[in-house]
Amino acid sequence: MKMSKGQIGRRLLGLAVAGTALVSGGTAFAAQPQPWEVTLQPAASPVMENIVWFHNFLFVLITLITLFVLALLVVVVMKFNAKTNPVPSKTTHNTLIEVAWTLIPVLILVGIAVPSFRLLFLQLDIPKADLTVKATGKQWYWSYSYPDNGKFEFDSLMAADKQPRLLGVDNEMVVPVNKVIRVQTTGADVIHAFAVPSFGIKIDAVPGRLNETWFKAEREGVYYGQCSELCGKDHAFMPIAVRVVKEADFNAWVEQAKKKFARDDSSPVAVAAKDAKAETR
Ligand SMILES: [Cu+2]
Repeated sequence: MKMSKGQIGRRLLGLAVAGTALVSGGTAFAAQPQPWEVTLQPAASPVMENIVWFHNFLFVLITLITLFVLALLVVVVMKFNAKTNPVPSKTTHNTLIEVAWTLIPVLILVGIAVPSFRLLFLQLDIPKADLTVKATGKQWYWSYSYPDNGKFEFDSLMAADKQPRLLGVDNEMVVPVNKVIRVQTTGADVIHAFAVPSFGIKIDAVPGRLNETWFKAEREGVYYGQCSELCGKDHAFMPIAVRVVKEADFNAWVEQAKKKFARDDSSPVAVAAKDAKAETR
């Protein structure tokens, strides 16, 4: 792709604007992808805060290592080429330097391993949950049920007329703020994956299996994610929208959802279906 000077200038300007917006926009909380976003989505759960910290830590570390190696290469190229150094040294061993270049990388790796394992345990060791939500991946939408809160289940389909585009859904998953939510995932047909970047969760939804993860949303708002396992033709159109609300609002929503999405076994339709089943036996 060829770009004119003007186009390149505009792109660079866009990047700069996005950069300053990210740095200065601490208060405007965004739980969805932003134009020109080059960083992780803002964290809204303890796990994601740790992921962001670990990412930044590694970024600083690899930058320093890369610059150090680059500096060594430059020194070698400048000082030890055949022209400036016609009679090379015959040195073959240097105990001190060999111990150093073995030990220092080992220490660096240990320094990475410790926070890495701590993060892994934080993600995998699910704390005592206040609430369980079961998300079932289907071709091509999600269904949510709340086993602790009653017998209801509802489908969450992408709503073409809703913003943000390709992320808005008709029925959002609703959870209370500052509560430990256990998320159980399974697939009804093929493998899907339940992922919400701001919570730092991404877990496969596999048919015949029940996977578990958790999050604790620390701020109210709507958080968006997407199916993250190629699952078929509408893989890109089965977004995840999680609305985080105050506990009282959540309880009110549950009462309303119980009625709206009831799996009522005594409804005329259900009774008729049961009768029909009995007759065929
Ligand atoms: Cu899917």
